[in-house]
Amino acid sequence: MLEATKTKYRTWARSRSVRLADFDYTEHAPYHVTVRARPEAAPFLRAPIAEMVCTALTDHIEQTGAYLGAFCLMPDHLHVLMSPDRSGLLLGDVIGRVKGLTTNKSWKLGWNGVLWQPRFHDHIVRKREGIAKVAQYIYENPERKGLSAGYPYRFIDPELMYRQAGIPSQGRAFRATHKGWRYIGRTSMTSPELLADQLDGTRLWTLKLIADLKGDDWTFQPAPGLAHPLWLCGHMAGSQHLLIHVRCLGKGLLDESFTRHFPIGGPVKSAKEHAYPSVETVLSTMAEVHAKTLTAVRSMSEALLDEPAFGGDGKPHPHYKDKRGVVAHCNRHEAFHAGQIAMIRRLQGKSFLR
Ligand code: NI
Repeated sequence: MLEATKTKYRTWARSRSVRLADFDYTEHAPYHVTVRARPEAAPFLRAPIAEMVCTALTDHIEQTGAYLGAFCLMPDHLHVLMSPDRSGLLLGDVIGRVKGLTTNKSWKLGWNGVLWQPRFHDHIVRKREGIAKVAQYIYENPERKGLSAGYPYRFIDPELMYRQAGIPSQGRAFRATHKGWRYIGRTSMTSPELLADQLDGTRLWTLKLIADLKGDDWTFQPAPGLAHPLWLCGHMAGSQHLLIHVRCLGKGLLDESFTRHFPIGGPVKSAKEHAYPSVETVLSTMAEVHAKTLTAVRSMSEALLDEPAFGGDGKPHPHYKDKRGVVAHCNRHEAFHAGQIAMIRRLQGKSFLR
């Protein structure tokens, strides 16, 4: 690193721990940073403030291109494992910006005065300590402090989690690339919770893709006989109903008056050829089935998930062999069709979403 930048960095470091004198800060240098809230205050017991800080932190780190390995926002302090090197910024600049941004936003949420203590503590993670081990230590802070296992205000790069668990790399880029801190890395989830969470994550994606569809967008077909968004949404509701409620639980929710509009296999009829239910009916049916699906999946037992499952014809299905597989397939199935909506959006000239 340039000598001038090093000097600038040292001004931030006045109160910090001893560091290696000739450490090259431009190299991959993961830091464990601790930032404390103002003394005697536990601002992050307030959910809106805690959520705002998690979002601002992950957004800012993503925007700068820095690497985020893990974070955990406790009631009165924040732990972050990060490396600023790819951003070209200094650690102090990234953390200082996050502190400033979140202080401003906290005022809009009713907080008064200072949110954080002026300085922060950082510690370079040395090779022998192991970045994955430090990430796990940060991530499991709530459990050590007696907070619940489902503590939401934290994140761990799944790649580090795999590494710490001795599981081979999943091939992800070694960088936090999305803001889904609510949806990933919750290692303490039970498998029904995880399955429900995956279904809900996919549904959020579907809802994002259809949020700006209007009028004829809903029945736009890329070519005659191909699916349109209204058909796809009806089909998603129908397939959740069939896979989760009929196939796993043996209990139907929808009747033929809805499902008959969305048959599979043949050409999909245009809005001129067929009187489809309204967008409102399809969306409310989708929402109702989804809510009941989440409740049902969360309450499934491990024993039920291990029960064998067959196709509608009573034969083994190519996509799953047990009910756990049915639920997992339900998620894959929706993600597959959400991708079709994504393509239809682009054909309509709508913007790319992520
Ligand atoms: Ni399908």
